[in-house]
Amino acid sequence: MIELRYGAGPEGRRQDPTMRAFRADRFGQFVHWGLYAIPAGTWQGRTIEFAAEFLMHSAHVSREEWGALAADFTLEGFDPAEWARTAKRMGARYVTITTKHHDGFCLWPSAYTDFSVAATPSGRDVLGEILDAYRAEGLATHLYYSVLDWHHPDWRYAIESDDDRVAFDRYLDFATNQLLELAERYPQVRGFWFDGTWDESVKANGRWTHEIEQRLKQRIPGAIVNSRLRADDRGARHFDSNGSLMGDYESGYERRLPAPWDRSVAVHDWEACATLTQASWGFHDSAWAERGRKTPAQVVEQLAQTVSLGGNLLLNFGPRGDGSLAPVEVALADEVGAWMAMNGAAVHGSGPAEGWDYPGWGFYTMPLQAEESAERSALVHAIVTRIPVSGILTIALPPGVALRGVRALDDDTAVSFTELDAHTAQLAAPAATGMPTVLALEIAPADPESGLREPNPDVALV
Ligand code: JFZ
Repeated sequence: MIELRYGAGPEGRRQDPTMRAFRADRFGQFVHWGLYAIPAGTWQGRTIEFAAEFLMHSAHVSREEWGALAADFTLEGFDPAEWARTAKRMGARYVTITTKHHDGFCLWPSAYTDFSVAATPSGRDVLGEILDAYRAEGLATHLYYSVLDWHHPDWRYAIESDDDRVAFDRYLDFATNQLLELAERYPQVRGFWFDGTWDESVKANGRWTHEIEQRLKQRIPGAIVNSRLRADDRGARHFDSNGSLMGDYESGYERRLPAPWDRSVAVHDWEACATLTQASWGFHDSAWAERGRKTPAQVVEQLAQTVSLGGNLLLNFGPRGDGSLAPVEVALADEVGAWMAMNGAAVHGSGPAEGWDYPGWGFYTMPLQAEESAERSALVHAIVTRIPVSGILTIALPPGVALRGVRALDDDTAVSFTELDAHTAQLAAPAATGMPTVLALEIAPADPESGLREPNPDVALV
């Protein structure tokens, strides 16, 4: 054990009501919105094939030129109630919204910089309006904050001189002030999602990452903080130098998921974030961004894989420069939402199905312990994402578990199955509909004698 002052706390996995609620939510909406939504990936006629929110950097735009975009941040199509309704219809239970991305522009009127919505034509507290709208729909709210800041003159990528140290300390004071300001202005938020913490300057300030986490939690008891904030005394990130997770959940899965069979990841809470477009988080108005845009079935498959491995999925939306949602993203939200309306029981309040190995044709989930009641714990959901060419689904039952019945979750019809032996059931795969089908498996402790009985009535016992 390495002695650390700014490593993981001794608490281990959180089991308080706020953390349990976050875990049970399973599905959140990420929103990347800022000035970058206005140029939307194209600067002076040149479309740059990389994330729209990186355009200032990728197109070498000066602070002054980029700052001038604030005059065009006019909110013509901005309807936060519509954003919130769309998220709710989709089945998301929380939202994580960019308060300040790498370009430094703030969606709230911060007292610590002029580069904010206060300097736009409306002068409105856009962030406050968004948070109110989502809360009105019953969704929890989390604040994304980029520590990396291309606008602030004191930001440093590395500390190479005393001057750098002095400047970066000033920068960290600025970030501290802004974060405490956010906590003060929006005390109902459930958590903070830190980003832009990978540079040497931040890694050399593990103490700051530790202290700001503590201070935010003092201001907002129960606040949930992602591991991406944290570095320890030695600059180790996410996990400290002893291998313990820092922050409340791991946030390293970005545009990728753990392997379907790797249930070892479920020892921690984790959240994966995913783009709908090829690889842009902010609105990117281009054929490039559309290439490889996810379908509703792909999103549901990712969600199923995530829940089966004990994680949350944070699905990103990039509203347009006028504040309206892209119609293609609303359409996707509604198709995912139609599926969730029928099958959400396999996602919300669910987690890994202990003992149920990855079957290849889909994912198993089970109600979380916290939701346990005798009835609900007797249920496993099988989310069928890949129908085998044989047309047959084979279900390998964990030792000591018997299958009592199978129902299709969408229309609640009974599905017949046969037992090959005490540990193996088979049934006809559901018809392909273009979206995953969920089967509710009713289970019970196996009769201790069952292994001795020949379950196949077509085979005579001798
Ligand atoms: C960061 C941002 O740079 C990006 O704009 C977006 O906000 C995204 C959610 O987060 O991008 C990252 C962060 C971490 C990794 C990759 C891209 N990573 O750990 O591989």
